[in-house]
Order: sequence, then C-alpha cells, then structure tokens
Amino acid sequence: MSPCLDRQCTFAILVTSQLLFLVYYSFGGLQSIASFFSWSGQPIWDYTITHDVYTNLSLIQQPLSGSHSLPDCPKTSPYLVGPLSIQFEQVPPLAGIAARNPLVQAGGFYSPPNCVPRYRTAVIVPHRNRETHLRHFLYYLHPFLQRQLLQYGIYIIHQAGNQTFNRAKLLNVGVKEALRDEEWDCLFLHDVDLIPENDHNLYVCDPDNPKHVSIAMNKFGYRLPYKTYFGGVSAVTPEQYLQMNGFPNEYWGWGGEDDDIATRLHLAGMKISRPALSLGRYKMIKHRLDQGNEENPKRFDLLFRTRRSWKQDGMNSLTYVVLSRQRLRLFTNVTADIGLAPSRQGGTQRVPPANSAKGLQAGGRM
Ligand code: UDH
Ligand code: MN
Repeated sequence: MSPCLDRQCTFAILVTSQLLFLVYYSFGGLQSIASFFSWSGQPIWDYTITHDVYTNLSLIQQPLSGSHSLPDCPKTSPYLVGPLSIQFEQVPPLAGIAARNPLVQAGGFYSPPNCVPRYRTAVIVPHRNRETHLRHFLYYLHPFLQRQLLQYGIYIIHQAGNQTFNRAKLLNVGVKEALRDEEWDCLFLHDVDLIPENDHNLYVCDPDNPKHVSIAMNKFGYRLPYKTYFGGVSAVTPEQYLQMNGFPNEYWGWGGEDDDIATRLHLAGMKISRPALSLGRYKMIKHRLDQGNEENPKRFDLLFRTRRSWKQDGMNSLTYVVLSRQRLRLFTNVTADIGLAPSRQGGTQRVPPANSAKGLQAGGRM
C-alpha cells in the first residue's frame, strides 16, 4: 500500500466516523450530546454541603399585609436550597413538628400564603405500624413541600388490623379518598420511610407519563437497582392513574406490585418518566421486613398474568370500607378495612373489629 493511499484511508475513516457520530446524536437531539459529555442541563449537586430542611421557611410564612390580590407563585421557587441535611437518630415529637409548621391546616393541608400556587399535589402514604418513620417523614416533608410553593395535602392510608399488608391496594384507596377532597393535579405515591435529599426534586407530575421519582436511593448505592424499577416514590396525574386502571389490588405481602405497576403503565401505552439521577435522591430509614408483610410467594405468578389481568384488577375492582377519616394536625388519616388475602378469605369476610379499633387508636393519637 502506498503512503498516499494510507493517508487517504485514514482521512476517509475519520470523516465517516465523524459523520456517523453526528447522525447518531442528531437523532437523540441535544439531550444525547449533553449526556455523552455527562452534562444533563442540571447543576452537579454537591451532597457534602447540605442545608437545614427548615431554611427560608420563616420567609414564606409571613403573610402579606393588606388586602392585595395574590400574584401567581413564581415558576421556580426562590426559596429552594438544594441538598438537605437528614438524620434519623433523634425522632422528632409531633408537637414539635406542628410548632415548626404553623401554616399547615388541619388534615395536613397547605397553600402558600403569599401567592397563588401553580400545582396541587396530594402525597399518599401506605401505612401501618411505622409511627417513628411517620414522624421523620412529616418533619422533613412539610417544610420541603412548602419551600416548593405548592398547594398540598398529606394522606396517611392506614391498613386496619394486623393481617397481611397490601401496599398497592392502600394506594388505590388513597387516590380515591384524596380525590374526594380536591381536584389534585398530581398524586405522589410515597413510602413512609423515604426522605428526599434535594428540594429541587419538585413534587409535580410529568404531564406526559407516570414519573418514577425515587431513582437514586442510598440503599441501592444511589442508582436504579434495575431498569424497570418503579418502587418507593412515584408521581402520576389522576388521568394517568385511571388510564392504567390504578394499581393492582391482588398483591398481598412484600414484593411484585411495583413491577406490576411498571408493566401496566406500558400496557396502557405510557412510558416511565424519571428526574435526573442527581435529583431523585432519597435516604431510606433502615428497617427490617415487617411482621404481616412477609414476602409474597405468589408474586411471580401474578406478574406472569399482568397482561391479562390489568384491565380487571385495579381501580375498577377496588372495594374497601373506610373505618375512620380524621383531619389530624399534620395529615389526614384514613383507616381502611381492605379485606384479607385470598387464602384467608371466606365470602365477604372483613378484618376483625378488635384490630380495626387498634388501627383507629393509632390514627387518633396523632
Ligand atoms: N409499610 C408499612 N407497614 C408495614 C409494611 C409496609 O407502613 O408493615 C409501608 C411503608 O410506607 C413502607 C412501604 O409500605 O415504606 C413499603 O414497605 P417496605 O418499606 O417494607 O418495602 P422495602 O422495599 O422493603 O423497603 C425492603 C425489605 C427490607 C429488608 C431489609 C433487610 N436488610
Ligand atoms: Mn422501606
């Protein structure tokens, strides 16, 4: 081969590879080029420098004097601070949390005092027997949401009795009950033990697709454990929720329901939306698997059937009995009898009354 031909070849290879690079990335738009250079358009957050979760709250809490008509809230809240300091060593008392959140109304409702909010978000939490987690959750979530200038409400959906837990069904109950109060723009479906680490992680929905929000949890080394993971914290509009027929009611015990949800949203013609990895960060309070929430051995069989079952099992087949609905100081407590896992069911059997009374007390104390 002559040296000249050799040079021509190298040149041709260079030009072709550059062209291929351009064609490839122009298909993915600017975002792909940005991600190629590891730039997501978001600041790179430094989580070694953190801020108190109550920072700036006193600024927002001063209502304007006089009878002004309120302006719209700014698109981006000027009160956000970024990474937050989070610790679980001391459990805050409920009275202390209430004192630090004076503008939260009975039932855990809030609306910014000085501007008209752009979004209304309901935070819905499945719950039983996690009172210390709930106190941490309320301590961090209230100021976090207020700094985002949202109108919001916090709903704790308490499963009555001590039979097998059913997270997904409780979330269906929560959506139904929250929508009785208000036309929420966005439903945040939230485990009680997950605390967001950055207040730029806005608690608003993606209008196009259901959003999986807790994508970087400390327990998974701040990355997704697998591509279709949809557990922990997610956000859907009421329309998206109905389009996927809500969540499945048939997963009793730990596991599987979040994978079912990921499948059904695809079957309903939607995709999983996600925030930037550096924003969807959460700390999970360490815990063991709860009594009454043992691994569900049927989850693989159920998952196998999702394609056939999702249109029949969900919001359109949801049955439950509300045993109490209380507007407590920091949240709305709904205690519901959601029935029993199939192997224990006998006709229209319900949770024994003694246990539901226990559930009521647990809600009533707060
Ligand atoms: N939940 C309750 N009470 C229960 C069970 C579950 O309130 O008895 C709620 C709560 O909101 C919780 C959510 O359901 O955050 C999800 O349950 P989980 O926290 O048990 O789920 P996770 O995926 O389970 O965190 C991990 C199993 C822990 C094994 C730890 C071994 N190191
Ligand atoms: Mn957990």
